[in-house]
Amino acid sequence: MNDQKPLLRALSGEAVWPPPMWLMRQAGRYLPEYREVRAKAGGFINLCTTPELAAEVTIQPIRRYGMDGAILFSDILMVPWAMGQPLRFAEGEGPILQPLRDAAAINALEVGAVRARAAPIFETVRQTRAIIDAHAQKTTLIGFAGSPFTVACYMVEGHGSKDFHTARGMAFEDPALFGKLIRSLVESTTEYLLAQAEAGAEALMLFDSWAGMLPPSQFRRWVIEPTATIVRSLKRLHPSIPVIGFPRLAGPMLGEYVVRTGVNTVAMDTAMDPKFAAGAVAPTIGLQGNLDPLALIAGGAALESETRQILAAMRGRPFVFNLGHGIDKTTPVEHVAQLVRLVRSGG
Ligand code: 1CP
Repeated sequence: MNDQKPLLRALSGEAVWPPPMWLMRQAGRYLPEYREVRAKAGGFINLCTTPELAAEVTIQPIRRYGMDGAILFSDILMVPWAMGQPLRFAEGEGPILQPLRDAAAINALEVGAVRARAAPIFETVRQTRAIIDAHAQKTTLIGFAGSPFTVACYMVEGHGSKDFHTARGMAFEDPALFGKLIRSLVESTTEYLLAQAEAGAEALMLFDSWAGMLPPSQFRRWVIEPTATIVRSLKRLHPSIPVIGFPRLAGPMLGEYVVRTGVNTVAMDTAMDPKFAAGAVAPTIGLQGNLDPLALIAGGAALESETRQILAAMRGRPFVFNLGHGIDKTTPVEHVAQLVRLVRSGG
């Protein structure tokens, strides 16, 4: 049954047409039904750790649009949270963590606590998979985590940033200490993803949103190597589970990233030329992306022409239609419906 699912086939290297689709951050504030659940959950972390509610919002975009992928509703910062780093989500401000600035703070992280503390998230995976098996048999359940580098950026900085000065500074000034943090994250992220696979996730995605800030030598050390270690461990226990990597703004490093990390599919950000990506990776590697979320807000002719260009460039190769960045909370729900019709028609 599983290998009949269009998204799983594409992620595993098969050219499926029309391409399967889902959207990054497809469960979120642009959906009125999400805002309703979010309001009654009483806080974002509560929503992520209440399996019934998290499973409900994971399924909402499947119910409304019939997406091929359901991505677990959680956040990349739930791994630091499960390692014991204080985290809160301030209304309208994004995540706030107690920043890690020295060896004492980094050594105090509880790598071994992740499986127990994140248990409600694995329960969400289990419940979501049961709903999919009963009511949405063509939909693939995607588990995810942040990649060590991007998660380390937030852990050291303590909040979002345009350039993550403090974190990137630590990587240069004290690579042994930054390396210790990255190793702790490799270990906890591997456990976190393995537990999701055991609970019923059928594909796994690693978000490296800030990978593109690094010069090549640092990209190899902090993005490629840790990702490769995680993928190797996942494949050892689950050889057929497809892994999607998202090294945002990797540009010309894309090909090397794919070869050396062992991901099955690579997600393209909005700045990536799909034709460049197709030339940079082997024909058996899936590509995913990469409509600009602003074209989706615009709708109409802009949405149509951008979408058709991506479809034309990707025809005949393994491909998953998606955005190049998360959907914006101001996106009109009818524009998403327009996009689904367009992609389903094959362009
Ligand atoms: O109140 C709310 O509803 C909070 C908004 C929100 C949501 C809906 C946050 C806070 N996280 C999420 C869910 C989320 N985050 C998902 C769930 C599933 C889905 O895709 O539908 C996923 C996969 C993420 C991943 C994530 N979180 C990334 C990587 C992808 C990307 O966008 O680059 C990052 C960088 C985060 C951190 C984060 N969490 C939330 C915010 C606002 C941010 C960005 C903070 C910043 O850098 O300023």
